[in-house]
Amino acid sequence: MESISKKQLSSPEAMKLENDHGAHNYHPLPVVLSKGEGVYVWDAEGKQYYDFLSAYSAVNQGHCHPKIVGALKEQAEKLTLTSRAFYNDVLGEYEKYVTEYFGFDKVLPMNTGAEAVETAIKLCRKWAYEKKDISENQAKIIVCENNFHGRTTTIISFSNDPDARENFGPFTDGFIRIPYDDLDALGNALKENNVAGFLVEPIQGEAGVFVPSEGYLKEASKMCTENNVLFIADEVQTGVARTGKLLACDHEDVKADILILGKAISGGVYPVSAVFANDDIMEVIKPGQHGSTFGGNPLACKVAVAALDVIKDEELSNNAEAMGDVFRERMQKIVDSVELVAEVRGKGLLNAVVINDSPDSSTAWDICVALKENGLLAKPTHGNIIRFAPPLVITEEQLHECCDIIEKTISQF
Ligand code: IF1
Repeated sequence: MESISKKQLSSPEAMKLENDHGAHNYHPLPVVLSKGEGVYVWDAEGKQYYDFLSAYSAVNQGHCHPKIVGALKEQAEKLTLTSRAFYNDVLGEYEKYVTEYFGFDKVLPMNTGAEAVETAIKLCRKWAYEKKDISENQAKIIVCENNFHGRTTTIISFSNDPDARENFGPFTDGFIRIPYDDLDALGNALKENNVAGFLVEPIQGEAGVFVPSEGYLKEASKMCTENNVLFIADEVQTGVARTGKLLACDHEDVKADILILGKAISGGVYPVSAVFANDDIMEVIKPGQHGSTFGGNPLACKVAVAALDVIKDEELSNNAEAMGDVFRERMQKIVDSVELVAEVRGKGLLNAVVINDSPDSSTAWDICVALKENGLLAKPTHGNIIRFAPPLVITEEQLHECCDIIEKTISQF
């Protein structure tokens, strides 16, 4: 068995290998990336692009940030994984750092966003049985229409996306789905028996970057408190400075009972996710009741500390806020002047442009292919919505150059 070839693969060779040997669970844009640095990525032939996806908001700190990669390298030569069967000299320091960083008593370290969402669901249910006295197996968690929280069987059980659900049943029970950004619907759902929690994205990312009405999160969390229901914020995509504040909930001074983070908590260098809660909630988890092989490993902890240092040291929340305003202002000019572009929406550097065409048309995809030709990588979410989410290190000059590319490309349609 030959090892992987040392020679640089061409893009067609790389795409063919993926097609021949990999599951076809994605339909990537036809570009093969080989190198990343800051806001830039290069394909296998050396062509440079602006990355306006940031690996779905995991690479907020920019590709291959030297401080984060440095932390990875240093720890990788020392100790990578012990499992939690033993202590190690990194995890406790990390836990102190991140719980102070985000303002919670405790953190439960996991690896992927979906694992953290699953952890939050288990934590919420266990709290409901042991602290709210809900009868066993009766706990209900309220979720929103058009949610995206990951791809495990339980998580797709409460999705309404046919592609995410079809032929993956049977599904997990115990969820009530309500319309997003609808406080009356939340109020009605909270009247139901056995409600344990409300799981919500502060901005619905995958659905198409839907920013809820001003005050929605604040009122929703207040209603949860009044009904002794846990407010669970899934900030896997909106968290870690992406929307112009450290957390999207910070825009409304909302403190979740359970906070879920992933993606950019490690700057896209290593899979790290985390579930935060205060002692009265987290204490329901006892030894042996939850965990994972890699959760809280020394490598993950060192990488995450470096990644979160970068967010603070480089004031990336402020840059996301300022650059987001510049971006939406530039896009609004296109909306006002071009029939094809219906709307721009978002917060900080989590934005989307709505293309004025039928949801099943290929226009958004075609625009993204043309953007690629013009040196900028972005991808449609559902229907005709193109998400634009560059690394938060982007400068104003780079951002204007990207808006010029978007403007020029749209004018070709
Ligand atoms: C894919 C979408 C984005 C998330 C929120 C939990 C998770 C995600 C709010 C799970 C993950 C990723 C998954 C990735 C593409 C991307 C995505 F298009 F799938 F929906 F960002 F919008 N909560 N989102 O956005 O985290 O387990 O992936 O670490 O599945 O293709 P994960």
